Amino acid sequence: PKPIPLPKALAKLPALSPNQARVTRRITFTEDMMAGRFFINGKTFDHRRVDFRGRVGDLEVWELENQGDMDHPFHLHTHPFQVLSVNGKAFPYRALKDVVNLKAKEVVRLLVPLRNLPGKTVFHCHIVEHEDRGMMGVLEVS
Ligand SMILES: [Cu+2]
Repeated sequence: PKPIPLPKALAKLPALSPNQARVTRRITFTEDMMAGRFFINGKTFDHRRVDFRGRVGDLEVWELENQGDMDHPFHLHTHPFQVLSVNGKAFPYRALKDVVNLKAKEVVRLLVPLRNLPGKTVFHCHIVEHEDRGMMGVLEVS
């Protein structure tokens, strides 16, 4: 097969502004190392619970705060996001991502444009031991 040439330029991404956001969510990440449990907003995962409800087409700001002592690579399914800032410092480039690492005590702000894909999806720490021990939540978009 003939190799497909690489594009000359990357696709242009629209500049999103936090001023257009309809919802701001604060999301904390904590650990209980003695119990071996990992929490998002003080809760462990429950697939019957909906943690956040969003609306198709809305732009949301997600403020992630890692209050723990370990890194937690945050992963959101279905709705790629742009990183706005890390510890108040503007992120150096515009890109659509589905994972961003949260270092210990770091605060990362995201812009999350909710796609026209209604239904439930999950967000979680991408370290599987943390995820399996509770660090996951449910987002439902309608
Ligand atoms: Cu983690």
